[in-house]
Amino acid sequence: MEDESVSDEKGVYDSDKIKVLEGLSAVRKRPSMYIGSTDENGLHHLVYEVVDNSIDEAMEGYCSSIDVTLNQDGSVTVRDDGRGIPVSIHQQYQRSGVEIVMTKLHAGGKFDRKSYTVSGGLHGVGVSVVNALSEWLVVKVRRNGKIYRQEYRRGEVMSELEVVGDCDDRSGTETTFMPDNEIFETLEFDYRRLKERMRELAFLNKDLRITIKDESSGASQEFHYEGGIIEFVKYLNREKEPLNPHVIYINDRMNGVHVEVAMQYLAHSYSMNNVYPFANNIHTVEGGTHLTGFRAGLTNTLKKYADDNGYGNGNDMDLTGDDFREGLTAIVNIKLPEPQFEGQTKMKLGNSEIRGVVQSILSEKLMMYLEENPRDAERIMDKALMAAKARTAARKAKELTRRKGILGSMDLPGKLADCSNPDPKVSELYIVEGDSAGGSAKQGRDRNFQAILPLRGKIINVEKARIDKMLDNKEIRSMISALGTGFDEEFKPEETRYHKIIIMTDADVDGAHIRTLLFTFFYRYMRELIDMGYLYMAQPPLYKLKRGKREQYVYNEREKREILEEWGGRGVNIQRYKGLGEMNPSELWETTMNPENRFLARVTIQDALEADRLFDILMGKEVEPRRDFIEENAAQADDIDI
Ligand code: 0RA
Repeated sequence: MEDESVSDEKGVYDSDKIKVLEGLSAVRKRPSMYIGSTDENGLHHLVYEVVDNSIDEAMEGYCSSIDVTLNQDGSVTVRDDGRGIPVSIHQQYQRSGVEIVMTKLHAGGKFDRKSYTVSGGLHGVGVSVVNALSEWLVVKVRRNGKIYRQEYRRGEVMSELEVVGDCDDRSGTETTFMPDNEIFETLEFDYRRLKERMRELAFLNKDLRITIKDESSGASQEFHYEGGIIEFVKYLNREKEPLNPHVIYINDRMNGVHVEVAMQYLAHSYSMNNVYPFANNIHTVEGGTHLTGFRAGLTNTLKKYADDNGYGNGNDMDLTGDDFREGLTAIVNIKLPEPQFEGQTKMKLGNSEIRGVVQSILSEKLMMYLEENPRDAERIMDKALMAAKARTAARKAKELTRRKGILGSMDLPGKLADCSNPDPKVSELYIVEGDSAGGSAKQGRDRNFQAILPLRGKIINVEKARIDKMLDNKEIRSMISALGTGFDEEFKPEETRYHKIIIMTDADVDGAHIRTLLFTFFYRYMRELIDMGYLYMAQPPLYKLKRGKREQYVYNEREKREILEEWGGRGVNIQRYKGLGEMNPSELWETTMNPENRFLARVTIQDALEADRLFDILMGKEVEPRRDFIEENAAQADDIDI
């Protein structure tokens, strides 16, 4: 059978389907309107945007493989085996489909494709936006047994679409773009970050194969998960003991909406924040109607099952939604025709009809599952009852702690070297790993506005501990009282005593652990401080390079290479800083704390979320994945500074 869609001789239909709205100059004038920002987040959006187009092709069933390559010269190539962008001439515009897709801005990616294309939010703005924000872009399309090519500069056509060769009957699209240094603050891609997103996309789109390769470091990875989100949940729960052996899986459609849920309880986790909602492949970190539908369906069904089967009787326990979510890991993956993304970061699903759809599918299928698997159901019920008991105990413990005033801000921790300026707007709190670095920081700081809190050793793993246990931990208590925000129900982010909270850890594996722990703590318990942009990471230098009288601190491997090249290489003394403690107070001030010279990286929800996920790899008891992680990252010293 002939596939009509790749035979342009057959008709003029396909390019005509592409609807066009406005030109690209607007994109270069106000890039942030289209990609959110021009920092590294915006930069990475470029890749996501191009990949999204290939994913759309996969969601329609035409594409099975996507390859992402970070090229040596800093450009990125995304290749897919979809139908290829139409090459025929659009009647109205007298331009090829390729040129229209690449040069005209279209709202919401209305490619006239039938399925669940992403629209709204930061994704789905169209590849033309990537073209507009690239110094150059080359697109190659395989269609009709020919290879077509066109080149652009800053969104403008540089060459006509031309046939540059023949190919077999395999179609596809290949886009290579060089982000424009006139637009972006940084041009450096983070392999690890892109890799995690590709892994996520492979989980969310079962059967799709995605590869990613970094030509500079040689690192590469292939993701292909036949089990889709079932494997996603297993991946999130790896190294931990599940309550039930199998992952509960629900997959159904209603009113044109595709709902897929995978869930599994852990035996020894008390966390309630492990439900990850996705809509059209976007991780809706702010939640939305699919998440509320999931929660409502989960609570109603489990409560009904508890009532009908005599659980909770006689011990006047009132089971709440929280009790049913404790220790639950779940992926809620929905695909819908016209998503509305709302919220501060456009990562909240707004479509009101979705709540009921998810709730009713979940209720029906989950009840079926419980009835068919009474042993699993019993374990879930017992776990929820335990959670209810612990909740009561924890509340009592908290009341006690509160009465002792441990969390009150009047009670500053002894180890804190506070600053003299009482104005939070200009005050900075450095949370420093280890007493010796803490000592250097105290001596090196500007005591007017910089406060130092040294942390000894590791803070407690907040995911594995309930609130009462966590409050027993001295390091956690010092942090809470130094911040002055209170905690939990009394958490008042606006009362923070510092508008810059700076995590300063060593550039080694232990430092990465502690940073991950702290990120996780803030993410889970003080998230508003991250949202308000108050959390930062200090960036100590990795090396000091010295030749004769010249001295230079460098902060990453690339910078080191560049300076060595500039200085001609020979006779350079390279001092590597492994720990903050190796720097004397004045060096620490000069390189890491002095606002004039220092680099501070603001921690975003995305960073914290990634830390939260990395958590298990770093903290887990098992040696294997941790070693893999360290080896993998040691191979690309630019990606993570360990
Ligand atoms: C418009 C229409 C069709 C496919 C595409 C665009 C398309 C775009 C991209 C971007 C990256 N990969 C892509 N693959 C396809 C439908 C074409 C048809 O009907 O044959």
